[in-house]
Amino acid sequence: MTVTPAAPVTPPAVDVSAPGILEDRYDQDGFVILRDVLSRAKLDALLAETARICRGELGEIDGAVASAPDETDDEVIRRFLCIHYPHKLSSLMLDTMRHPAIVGPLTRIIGPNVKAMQSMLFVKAEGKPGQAWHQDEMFIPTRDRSLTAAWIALDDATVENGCLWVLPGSHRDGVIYPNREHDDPRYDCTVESYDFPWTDDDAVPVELTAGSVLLFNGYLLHKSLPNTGRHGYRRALANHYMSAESLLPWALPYEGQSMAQADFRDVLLVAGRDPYAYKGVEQLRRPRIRPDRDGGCDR
Ligand SMILES: O=C(O)CCC(=O)C(=O)O
Repeated sequence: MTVTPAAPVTPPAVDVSAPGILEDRYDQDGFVILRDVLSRAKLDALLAETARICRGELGEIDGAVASAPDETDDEVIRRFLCIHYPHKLSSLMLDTMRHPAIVGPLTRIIGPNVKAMQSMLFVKAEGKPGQAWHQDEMFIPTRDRSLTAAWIALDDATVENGCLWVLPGSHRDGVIYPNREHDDPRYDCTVESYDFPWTDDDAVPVELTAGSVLLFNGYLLHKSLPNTGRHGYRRALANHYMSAESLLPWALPYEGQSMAQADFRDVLLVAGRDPYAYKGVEQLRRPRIRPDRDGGCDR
């Protein structure tokens, strides 16, 4: 008799009201799922906002081709794979970054003082590629390993349409694994993590219903596959957070500063207090598209 191994399934969501469960699961696995965080009305508003952003109605997006008035939303939206920093264009996206049902669990994982530094709006129409294995801390280096992503499904995310896959527990050693160039056409970014002690057989898909959220650690190895659905998008908003106590030596060089002092201040406090508030904040990044196959899983 041939035994077909069971397909890996998405782990259950956590009951955020139960003390300790969220923290324990996050420590153990490097991720937790929060079910049904955003209402249908909120999702519809975010999807309509996505169309307006793609049409350039909320401000310029570096690298984007301008839309023509006679183009449908669908024609415009499907040109985009990912837009970086949508929270700088849209107050709705900004509010979602500060959503209490996301920030509350983040304070339990990160600590009372939390800042955000980045957002990415993935559109990913059918046929669009995924992102190869990577660790977000490779791109956004916190000093205390507090980097945490909130990946918010705006559509149902399924294996077919290119949901995330994770390697549970791969954050625990706190190791940044080596990176190399690859030419696998399934992926947009041309760099991938490799030489880690897990295989694709250990990977777990994270299928999410629209409005649910995956919180995951910056050291967690994760990837996504192409959208192989017959039609439709796999839209998701990925926001990144860290402890406000940690400096953020991102995007060096900083004029006249050592690495030890470098601190990227294009940040937004979402909980508690910012011990570096005396430095003020700066607008260093502009909304832009993720250029196709631009090398790394660029931030
Ligand atoms: O949404 C995706 O397909 C990839 C997202 C991702 O890798 C990330 O947010 O770091």
